[in-house]
Amino acid sequence: MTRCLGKWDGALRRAALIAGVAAVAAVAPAPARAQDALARLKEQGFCRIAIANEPPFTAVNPDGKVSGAGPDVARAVFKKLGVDDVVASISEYGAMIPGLQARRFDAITAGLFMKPERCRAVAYSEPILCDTEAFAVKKGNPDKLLSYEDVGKNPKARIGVPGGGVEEKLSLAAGVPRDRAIVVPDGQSGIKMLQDGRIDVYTLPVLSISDLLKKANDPSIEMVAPVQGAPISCDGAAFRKQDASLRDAFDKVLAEMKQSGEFAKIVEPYGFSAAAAMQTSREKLCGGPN
Ligand code: 6CS
Repeated sequence: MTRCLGKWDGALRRAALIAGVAAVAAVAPAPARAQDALARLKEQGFCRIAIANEPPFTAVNPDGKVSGAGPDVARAVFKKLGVDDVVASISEYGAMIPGLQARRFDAITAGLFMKPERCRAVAYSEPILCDTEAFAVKKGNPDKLLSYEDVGKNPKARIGVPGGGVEEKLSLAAGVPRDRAIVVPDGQSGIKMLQDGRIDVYTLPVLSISDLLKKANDPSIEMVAPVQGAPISCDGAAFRKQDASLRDAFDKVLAEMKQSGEFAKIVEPYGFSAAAAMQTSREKLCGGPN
């Protein structure tokens, strides 16, 4: 006898089905959830990455192609994971993690240095790009600015910093008052503001300042590197906490590429040291497991 499922019976069956699926999903082993996130990226055909367009960490070429050490490593890893390419959105450093959490990006591969407070918000891969900090100053460094503390102690010194970036935090922590730590949207603006005398020093990682000064080709400005007392920082690719198993899949391929020499072949032409990344770890840089 076929029992016709009344409206309520149908609703009950649907509710039972949803409950059953939810129960299975809740206990799905991590690899299954990784496949969900990875499967989503494979189906999408690309990984949406956040970048800052700060060469050599990240760059958008005149033809629109995304390059830089971070996206190049990410593209190589994702290809091996079956995700064909990366599609980049330019973001200020301070907006990257909120954008990731709001699902505007699938990963951050921008040189977003691992710091404990960031490690609390995202799941980082193992280290990829390491650097310390530099200043761009007027030729001869007339204000003798060698450290963030020197900037703090000089009541007239205005420092240009990336919004939400490590250098902003280092400046404020070294005693630079808020109104003398000027948020600058990008590298070219920072150099222009220095040339125009609207700031007295501009700070980014060494390789970024070096790239900017080479392109500026202006004998009236020069680099001070490293900034005295500044830490060596390393980034990793950053994922949502709930995509930690996707991060693990990324890490597995990254480790193979470090082992095979492929990782070095990608990052070293940009000026980065593969050894520096391989000699440290996410756990060390995050100050604990992440
Ligand atoms: O992670 C950061 O906050 C810094 N990283 C880079 C590559 N450039 C500036 C930024 O502040």
